Amino acid sequence: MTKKKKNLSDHSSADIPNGQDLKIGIVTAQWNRTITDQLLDGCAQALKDHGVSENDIFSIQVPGSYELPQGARILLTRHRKLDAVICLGCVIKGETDHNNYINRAVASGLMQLGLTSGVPCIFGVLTPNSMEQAVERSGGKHGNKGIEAAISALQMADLNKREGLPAHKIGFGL
Ligand code: DLZ
Repeated sequence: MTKKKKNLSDHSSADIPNGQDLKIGIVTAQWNRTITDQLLDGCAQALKDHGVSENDIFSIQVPGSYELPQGARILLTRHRKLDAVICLGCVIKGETDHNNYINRAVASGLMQLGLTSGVPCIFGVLTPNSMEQAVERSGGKHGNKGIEAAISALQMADLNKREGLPAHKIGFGL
């Protein structure tokens, strides 16, 4: 029996936190721009659809995916009140191993930045084997991973805000 894969592109709006009070950064890599432009469009639209004001979306471009963590850091420094940063890129597997080096560096850079800054840094990087697979994931039959990155950002920003509230007491009321 095949299990239906979880795909946040097919979400129900009721399950997604409202982003009315949130400020979100987006960093987009310019390599494979036909794809990353689609990711950016889907991402920005999904944020707005869930209540984030256009004035509270701060978008910058970096040359390639390798520069995404640095771009995220620049945004976090420039806008100190960001609730999440979404990084969008597309690294297509080629004849050499460049994709592995870039993908690992970006994943670990974003994880490190998220943990040290306390601001969720969302990995919205496609890692396809071909341009065809990239197209399928940027508005094609596998949805748009830019939308999924936006939803992850809303969920993590909401969780992060709620974590700041006084903790519930656990136990026997001591
Ligand atoms: C160099 C390179 C290559 C070969 N492929 C990609 C790619 O598929 N996707 C991407 O976002 N960037 C690629 N880059 C550029 C690197 O990410 C980076 O911009 C350069 O190595 C400069 O640091």
